[in-house]
Amino acid sequence: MSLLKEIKHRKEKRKKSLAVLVDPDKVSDMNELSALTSLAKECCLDFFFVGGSLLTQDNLSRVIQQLKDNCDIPVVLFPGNSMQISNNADALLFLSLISGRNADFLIGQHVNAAPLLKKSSLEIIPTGYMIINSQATTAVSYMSNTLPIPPEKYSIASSTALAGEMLGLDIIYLDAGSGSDQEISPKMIRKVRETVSVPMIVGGGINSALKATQALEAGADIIVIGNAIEKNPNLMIEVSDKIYDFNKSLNVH
Ligand code: 1GP
Repeated sequence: MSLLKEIKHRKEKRKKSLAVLVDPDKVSDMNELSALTSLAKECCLDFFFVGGSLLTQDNLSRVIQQLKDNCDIPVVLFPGNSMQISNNADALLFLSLISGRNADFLIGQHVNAAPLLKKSSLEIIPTGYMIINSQATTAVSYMSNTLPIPPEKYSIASSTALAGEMLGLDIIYLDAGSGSDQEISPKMIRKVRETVSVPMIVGGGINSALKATQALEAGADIIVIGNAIEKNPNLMIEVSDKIYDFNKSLNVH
């Protein structure tokens, strides 16, 4: 089954998932990844996402290969730009930054990447990417040269997600920005959830099992955690346990 089909299938069953974001710039030694993958196997992690707003280390492919060598968990590229492509991954979130008005991140980078992606074996997952934050200075806002949607502007966010769905995007990703001190609020997630029916990914600033649970209960199908698991790997266990309990209560585990 393709990953997108699997994600849609899980959503239909109301089953929740966790993705751990690996920023290749923060990996200085490939051996560091073995502890992470051991923990991920123990937790039955659903996905690794790999990427960043800016990569300077030229190790994207090696990081992905190391993850693949260590475990069978699907690796999904979460690219900051069209240079972040690697055939070693399983799939790529083909992100159109629909919360912004920068044509380059709506379609320009995609034109550069499309011929390469066509030749690759990557599964391409069309994704409406929305930055929601009160700060205009997160790395992703700065690098994409776009303004985020303000956190209280529920109807702007819902209408943006709806337009993305109507344009045929298969997934909506709500991101507060990596390392954000303010995660996407449950109210915002709920408002967008009520408006669209495609699977929803939510990330940015989730740094506790409570915040993870609140995001999932509000309607996120997949939550993404990067920084907080780098600082405290045991959070992966705590959040996975919550997701396990949640999914078990649906009788679909
Ligand atoms: C950012 O959603 C991801 O794009 C993860 O963010 O690193 O804050 O968990 P964090």
